[in-house]
Amino acid sequence: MWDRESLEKLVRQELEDCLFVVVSNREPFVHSFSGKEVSYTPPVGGLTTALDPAMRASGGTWVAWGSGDADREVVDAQNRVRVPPEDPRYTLKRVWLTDDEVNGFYFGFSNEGLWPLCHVSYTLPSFDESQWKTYQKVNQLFADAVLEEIGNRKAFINIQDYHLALVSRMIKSKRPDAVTAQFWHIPWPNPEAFRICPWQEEVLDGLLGNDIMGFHVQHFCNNFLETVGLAIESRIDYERSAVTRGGRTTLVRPFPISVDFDGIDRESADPEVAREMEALRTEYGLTDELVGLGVDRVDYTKGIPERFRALDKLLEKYPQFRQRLVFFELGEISRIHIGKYQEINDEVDRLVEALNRKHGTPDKPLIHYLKGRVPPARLNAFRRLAHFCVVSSLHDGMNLVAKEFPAARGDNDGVLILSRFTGAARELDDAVLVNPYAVDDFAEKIKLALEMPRPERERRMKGMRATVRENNIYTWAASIISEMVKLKV
Ligand code: ADQ
Repeated sequence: MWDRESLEKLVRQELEDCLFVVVSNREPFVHSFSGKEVSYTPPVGGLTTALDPAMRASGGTWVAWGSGDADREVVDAQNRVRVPPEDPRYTLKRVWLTDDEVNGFYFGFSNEGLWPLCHVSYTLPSFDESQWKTYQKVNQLFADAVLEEIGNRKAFINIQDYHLALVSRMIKSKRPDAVTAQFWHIPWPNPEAFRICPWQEEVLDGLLGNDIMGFHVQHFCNNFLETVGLAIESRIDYERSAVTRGGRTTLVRPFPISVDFDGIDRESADPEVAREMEALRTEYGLTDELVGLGVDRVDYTKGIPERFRALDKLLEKYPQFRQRLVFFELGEISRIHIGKYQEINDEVDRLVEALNRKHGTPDKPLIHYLKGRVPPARLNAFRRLAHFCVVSSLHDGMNLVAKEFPAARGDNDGVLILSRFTGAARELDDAVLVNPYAVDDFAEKIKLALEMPRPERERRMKGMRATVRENNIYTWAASIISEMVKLKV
């Protein structure tokens, strides 16, 4: 079983004589002004948790977009700063983007094009030539920053996500000896869905610049191989799950991402979480209510309206749950500059209001919709209070919420209701699986969760916890790095 220490050891032993580089759009540390003082935000999110130990052990370089308003204040002439700021162990090299570049590259081609293209959730992607040009230009900026850093050194480069599809090919054109692995955090759709991208060949060719191409699950690897087979000239070896193009081979592998099980398990047992639970009970007047929980970035792929329609159906069919059931939706507003995100936000607001009018009272609403990022102790308190947690994505690469819920349930209680269309559903077969489009069945599954006897809840929760404990975030990082190391010459 991998943990922080064994991951550090792997990196120290195997990558001692080379430079380890991570490339991602988001940076692990953001510097900003508070008045005239510069402060920094500690990293949030799984990616930094996973890669931070590898970065510390290797003393490598992380290349990312400098998005903080004080980021320029703290860098040297090569745009670098040593991090973590309180105990510098590795280098963060910042890439600067103009507002137009952020709009075309990040909001535009990445999030109005590739994001809906790869999620089969019936939101149409839009493709704009000038956004695509900006995407190419920005990918080149990232590749140039990496090339500047590696100089003549032997380098192992780990590239993150769909924002940077062209970076590996750009690096390899100058440094064919560098080893690159890219991880695609979202689904890869079937070839028919992908081929509507007007630049599918360029995107695929960019990704095949990698020695290793990683997805969450085998199904996405298969879709990728099929897309490559139909779209561009190459030789595919399905046995080895490999593509050869222009004499170079890309291995296509599943690396299911996960969460820091031990960290969440420990934090959720902290007395501060028990205090937060008490505070929540008082704040929301909770006595013996049945508590449901949703935690999402508010995104049209997450199936939030579908979840609310299932709650509506449940209460229509089974009025005995009216006023006994209370649902907390913790929604972090996201990508709000994009029209489709404004629409989903409006729809969620409207549904909350309508269902609270229909099934709740002013004192006792059915849904508490809490917008914003909830701090960790409070989030763990919600997880511990919940009788059930719903993840109802229409399509999702993995979904970390589904793994965080069991990690926080050291009491072995609580039911996870999980969409079949998440990567997580392939591992968490002790969850209650649902098709979020099938509203009647979804409502029945919520009833099943509400009425599930304690021994069954415990059996299922223990099963999910064992899965996430073993296949944790360090396993994910170590698996990718181990594959890269095999390519060392
Ligand atoms: P996301 O689409 O962002 O990630 P997800 O995997 O669920 O989705 O991660 C969201 C994270 O944000 C979770 O850690 C969750 O706890 C946190 N979060 C959400 N709302 C919050 C709130 N209101 N307050 C506090 N925290 C909140 C993409 C892919 C996923 C894939 C990940 C990682 O879409 O499929 O699992 O990358 O690869």
